[in-house]
Formats: sequence, structure tokens, C-alpha cells
Amino acid sequence: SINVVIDRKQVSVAPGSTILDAAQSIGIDIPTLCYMRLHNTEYKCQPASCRICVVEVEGRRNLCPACATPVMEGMVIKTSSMRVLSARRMIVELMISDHPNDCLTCTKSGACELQDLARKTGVVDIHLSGKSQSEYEIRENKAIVRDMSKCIMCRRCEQMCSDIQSVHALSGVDRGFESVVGTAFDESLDNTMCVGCGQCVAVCPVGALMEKDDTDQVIKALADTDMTVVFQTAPATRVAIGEEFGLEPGTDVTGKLVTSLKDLGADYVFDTDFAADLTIMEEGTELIDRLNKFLNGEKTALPLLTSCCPGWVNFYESNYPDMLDLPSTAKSPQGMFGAVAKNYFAEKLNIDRKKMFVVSVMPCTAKKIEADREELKEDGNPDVDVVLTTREVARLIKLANIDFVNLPDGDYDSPLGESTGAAVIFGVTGGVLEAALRTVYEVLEKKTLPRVEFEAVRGFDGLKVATVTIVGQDINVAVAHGLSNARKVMEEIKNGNPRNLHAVEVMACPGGCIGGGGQPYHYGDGDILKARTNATYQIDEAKVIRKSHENPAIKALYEEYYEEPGSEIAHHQLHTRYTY
Ligand code: HC0
Ligand code: SF4
Repeated sequence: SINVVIDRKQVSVAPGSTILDAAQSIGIDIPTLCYMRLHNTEYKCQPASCRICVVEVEGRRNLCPACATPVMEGMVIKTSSMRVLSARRMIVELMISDHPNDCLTCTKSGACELQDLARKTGVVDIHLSGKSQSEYEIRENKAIVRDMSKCIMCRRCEQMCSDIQSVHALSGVDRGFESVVGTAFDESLDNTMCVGCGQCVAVCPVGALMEKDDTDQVIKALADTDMTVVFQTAPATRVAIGEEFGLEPGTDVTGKLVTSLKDLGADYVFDTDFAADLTIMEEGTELIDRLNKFLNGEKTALPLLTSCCPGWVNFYESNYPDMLDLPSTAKSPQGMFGAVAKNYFAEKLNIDRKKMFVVSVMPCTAKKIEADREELKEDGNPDVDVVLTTREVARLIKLANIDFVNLPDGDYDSPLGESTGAAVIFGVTGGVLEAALRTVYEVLEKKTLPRVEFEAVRGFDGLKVATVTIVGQDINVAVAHGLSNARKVMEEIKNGNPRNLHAVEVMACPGGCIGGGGQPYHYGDGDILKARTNATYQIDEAKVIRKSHENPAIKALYEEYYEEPGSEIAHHQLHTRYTY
């Protein structure tokens, strides 16, 4: 190992470590901006372009960027000398001199890293004036708002979009003072390969990339006494929203979330998890049909691709238009919930679907685009009216002055609130496939699983492959998260499917929905994602019923309304189609 001294403290680190690694290992905080470490992967973004992490190394004339300078034996480093401080101040001043002064009304205020740096470096006055600020039009689509006047060119979004997602919708454009991260030919995101996953939003340190704020529409609906407002909460939101109120990452606040939505004025609070169980019934049946055909030597489309993540759906629609027979036709749980609410439940309440307002609480920006798909509307009336990200819901709860942390636990309403352990794990990478396997195994084997957990599809490896033996047949499955991993599997399948895969789960966001683009900011911190993942598996473990096909409310729904999985009415309401 290599021994160095940082701020009078001795530290030994592995060769190849940077000064930043060494400092972090002993809890010394060096500010960073363009640097980004991701999700327990080896992936590091360290362009060393912002220079905010500069430190003083004894014997060297120039200050060194801590994120990109390797340690050397005997180095003596000062991380906060006055020389360092004035260099950092200069950088922050430069950035602020070309940044709008709307902190009072900026949605990012309070979570903005530039604001934080200004405070940390004690910048109170901007000496650099004379040059007018570069201004850009605010561009937005259904999911993402881009205000490039606020871009500080850290390029973290570009790294996410290109390296992690392999989407390449965003890149550095223009030079010098004018340079920002934008789209090719300044096109709207809708005219690029953007899938709406919001991973760019998740890592933007300032307010340049934000989710489209739809809280206003929900406030209006809640204030309208004629409207029946129905909420659904996605699996991954319950283990993350607590962070917005100062709770530890991985705190399960399911009950508080329900109560807070009731306090906001919801008429019904239901669970997307219920619809996740329903998805397993429909998608599982589809998988069983395709497997049976395959076993009988008939022609069928394999592997079946999961279709619940709209970032992934957008990705395969635009990148693999000639393989649209592979994805399951099952709508996502959000989509199924909307259909059940606006058909079955509206009929039950005897109200016009236009008098029902369905709000999804989602970890996801792409869900906003999904809800706007024509296939998820009836006569122009959407099954889901508005999608709010976890962050937006937290904002709403704060606006309503609700003391979230001290709320009592509430219960979901019946009948669309009951769910199993299989449903909640949808929120983590591997969970959809694990849930499907729990059901497919028992249906095909006609016996109880000896162990419900399928460990082989758990964990943070970018691509997980496993083989499960069902009725004497090896079923090969793969799980990818992060779209660059998805691209690898898709290229493989395109080139003859050498692993003979039968089912593939893809979630666009690293970690799955718990790492979604609409979740409380985690900036790639793997520990936060792990905590949310562990909490999710704990919720599953604590459930009495852990298999979708055993959900009594789902069984009742089929008996009362949908007849059986794959029935005509189920096809009409719970399935969809894909287009290029
Ligand atoms: Fe997910 Fe979902 S698990 S995509 O990540 O499948 O957004 O949480 O709601 O729809 O259930 C997101 C999360 C969901 C859906 C579910 C699936
Ligand atoms: Fe949305 Fe989840 Fe897909 Fe990310 S992984 S795009 S949060 S559905």
C-alpha cells in the first residue's frame, strides 16, 4: 500500500488510488462537481474538468485535481489551505457569473450542489462581471425540463446518457462561454433517442435538468370536490420517499405514505403493487404459453422480454423495431392499474371515468411519457391522469405542511390495495423476473416452491444470467439493468441468442426503479441504492403471501371481472402493443 499524509492525518491506500479516494477513506470531505462514482460499479466519471476538487501537494508548483491525481508514496497533501480555498472560490464565482440568479424560485434550491459550494467556499459576491450571461430557451417534453442557462458543463448527464445508458441523446455542444450539454441540432428530446429514464436528471448537480413538475394539476384535482381522486403508489417509492424528510435511506414508510396521501385529500389510496401481481398473472401466462409452444416444437417468440419499464420500452421500440414480437404484450403495472381503476373500479362506484382522476406516485420520469401513450387512453381520456415522481410527491407533502415523519401508518384501501411480496420486489433489478418465476414454477410444476427466493437474479451485476429447471426443462433467464447492459443482451439475441435465453428482464435505471430518475437524489451513491434494495427484500420477507397467484384480491378480480388471465376482456384492457 501507499502511505500519504492528508491534512496531518496518515493514511495507507491501495496503489492506483486517487487523492480523493484516500481522503474519502478517512472521512475528509473534498468538494467535487464533475466527478461521479456510480452504484458500486467500477465506473467512475472523472473528467477533472471542473477543478473544484483541487488540493495542494507539497513540492508541486500547481494545485492538483484530487479526483484524477494518483497518490504517491510520501505525498503530503493539504485539502483546505487558503491557496486551495481561493482557487475554489474563483471557480465557483466563474460558474455563478454565468448562471441565472433565480435561486429563490428554482425547484432545485436546497438540493443544488452549486448553491452548496457557494456556501462552503464562502462566496458572497461575484466580482467577475461585464460579460453577459448566456441564455437559452427552456425546452421540455412530457418528462424532462432542460434549462441550459443553468448548465455548468460538468457533463455528468452526458456520461449517464452515453456510457451507462448507451442512448447518446445528450452531449457537449458549442465552445467556450456558450458551451452547454444539449441535443444534436438543438432538437427537442422527443426527436432524439431519449427514452425518458431521467438518469440525466438524477445526476444533474444544478437545476439544468429537472423532472417536469405536474404537482399543479394534482392540486387542482384534489381541490375539485366533483372529482374522485385515486392514487397508486409504485413499489420503489415506499423505501425512498422518507429520505426527503430526513429519514435514513432504506426506511420503509409505506404506511406514512398512505396517510400523507389521504391527508392531501385523496379519495382512495391504492397500490401499484396490486397491479404488479396482476401483471405477473398476465405476463406469466404469456410466458407459460410461449414456453409450452417451444416445448412442443412450435414456433414462438423467445426470449420473452419484460415490458413494465417505459424507459426500456422506448429503448427497444426505437433501437430494435424489427424485434417487437419479443416483449410481453402485458401493460406495465402502472398501465394495468389505470385500466382497472377507470373501468372496473369506476363501474363499481358507478361514476363516469372522466370524473375519476388517477394519480401515480412513481420513482420514474419515463412513466409520465408512458401515461401519455394513446394505447393507455380511451376516447382521449387517459387511464392515468398524472404521474408524479417521488420528489414531486414529497414537495406536495411539504407544501401541505404535513409532518410526514410523525404520521401514523395508514392502510391501503380495498380492493386494489392488497399485494404480495412478489409485487414489491418489482422495484429492484431482478425482481420482476423473480416474481414471475415464483408463479410460473408453481403453475407448471403444480407444486409448492421449496424456496421462494431466486438469489441468482439478485444483486447489482449489470447482467445476471441463470438457469432454472422447471418440469425437467432448463429455462435460461437474464436480467439487465442500465441500458448499456440491455443493449449487450439485445445484440446477443439479435445474433442468434447463443445462450438460448427464454426470458429477459430489463430495467432502464441502474439498480432498477429504486434508482429511478424521479427518486430522492442519490447521485450514484451505491450505499443508498443498497439500503433501498435491502428494505425492499425485507418488505417481501415480512409478507405472509409472497406469490402473485395467491393474492386473494387478484383471484377475486378475475372471478368478478377479468375471467382468467389472457381472456378477451383482459387482453382488451390489460395488454398493449408496440410501435416504432
Ligand atoms: Fe417501477 Fe413498476 S416496478 S416499473 O420500476 O413493473 O416506475 O417502483 O411502479 O409500472 O409495479 C416504476 C417502481 C413501478 C410499474 C411496478 C413494474
Ligand atoms: Fe422508470 Fe424504473 Fe424504468 Fe427507471 S427502471 S425508467 S424508474 S420504470
